[in-house]
Amino acid sequence: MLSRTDLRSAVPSAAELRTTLPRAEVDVDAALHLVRPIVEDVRTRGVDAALELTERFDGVRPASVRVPAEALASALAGLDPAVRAALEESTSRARRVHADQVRVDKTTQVVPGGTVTERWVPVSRVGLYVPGGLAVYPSSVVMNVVPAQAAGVESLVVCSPPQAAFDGLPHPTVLAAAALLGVEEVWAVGGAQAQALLAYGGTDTDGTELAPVDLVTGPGNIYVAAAKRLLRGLIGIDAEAGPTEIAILADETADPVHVAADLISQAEHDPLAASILVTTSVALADEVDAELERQVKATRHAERVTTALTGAQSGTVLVATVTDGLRVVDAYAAEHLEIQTADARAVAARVRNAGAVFVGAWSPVSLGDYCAGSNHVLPTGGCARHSSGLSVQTFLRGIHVVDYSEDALREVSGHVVALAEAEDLPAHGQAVTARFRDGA
Ligand code: HSO
Ligand code: ZN
Repeated sequence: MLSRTDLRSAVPSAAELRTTLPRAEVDVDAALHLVRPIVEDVRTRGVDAALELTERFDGVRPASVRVPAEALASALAGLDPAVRAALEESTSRARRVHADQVRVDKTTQVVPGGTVTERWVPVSRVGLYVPGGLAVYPSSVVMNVVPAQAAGVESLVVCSPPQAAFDGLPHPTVLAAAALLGVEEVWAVGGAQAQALLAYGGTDTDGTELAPVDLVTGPGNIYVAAAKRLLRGLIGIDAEAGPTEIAILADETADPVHVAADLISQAEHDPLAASILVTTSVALADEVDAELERQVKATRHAERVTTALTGAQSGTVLVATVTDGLRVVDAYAAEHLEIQTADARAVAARVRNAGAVFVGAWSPVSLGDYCAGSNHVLPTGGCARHSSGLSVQTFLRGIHVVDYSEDALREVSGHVVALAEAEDLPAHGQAVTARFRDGA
């Protein structure tokens, strides 16, 4: 089922691998011309534009953007107890992990009388986007809200597309998850228009102010990514998320049943999702292919899973050694990387590029999607080479506070003047010497 690339005789350079490995073609630039007028319309006409666009794209027009408090309460009251228990467990595990990410202000005594303090200050107001689309994502409410709350963000708005099947409200499980986490502000708006409304704010149908945010986070489709690209700068963004990806580095010790199930699990998200097997074992590759044929037939979303697995973005890469396999997965920089090899922990420790690494037979990606405690909003499209997933850090800014005494400034003034002269910026030097003009 998976196409094969044979790199057993030689592994190309990392730069070559980046272009030859299977990967979804996601052309965010191509979506910009569609998204630019949407963003502009919301900028100039606010909620009216957002609601018209919602009607056009989601086929429903909510009475207001802001979801009424009663709707949140009743969604929580109607939540299936098993889902509630699972969300609570997911939240408490994620809270434990994210609490450990909280930064502590640190003061460095540079010289006597001269200190620099790095003060960690949360972003004031953030918009957390929870997509609609082919699935419902209450787990993404947890993954966005938990780090923001742990960072101390004061004002949070969860934004999710309204659903015709639910009277123009976001999916009730999304509302219930927001309520469970103590989020009071939820907006029923999705897509590019949601990003624009979050950035510019507006006045709701009943006259209440929808205050603009400073930062948006969370996954979304290509239109959401394009809107984030346009709005970046005016607001902060976490990343331009692309379709989800799983790479599995496996040797002959891996269980083909597990490998196939995990490849299918992420293919289930999206026909554009990528499932990549990198293996030293042709026998395993054959067994995984046979397992995929068997398991795909029995899976509920067989159609989109098949499209994803047979698409150009998915495939098997054969390598001669686990070390070669590591070169391949590092070049690919998967959103999720499973290590299913002998001595998996040691192999995982050698990984340089991945959004998250899942070690050994008992740590599947879907554990991380829901209940490991790790975050599931992760860099896609190779961005794991330079970026991390969502964390407390995403919602913090480190502000340097510089505090020098007169003596400490005098002592270094010659160096400041020398560098200012070297840069032909003499006024910089004079801003220091002006303080010591009286023969000091
Ligand atoms: N695998 C997705 C997250 C998710 N899976 C949500 C299920 N629900 C991207 O990391
Ligand atoms: Zn998933």
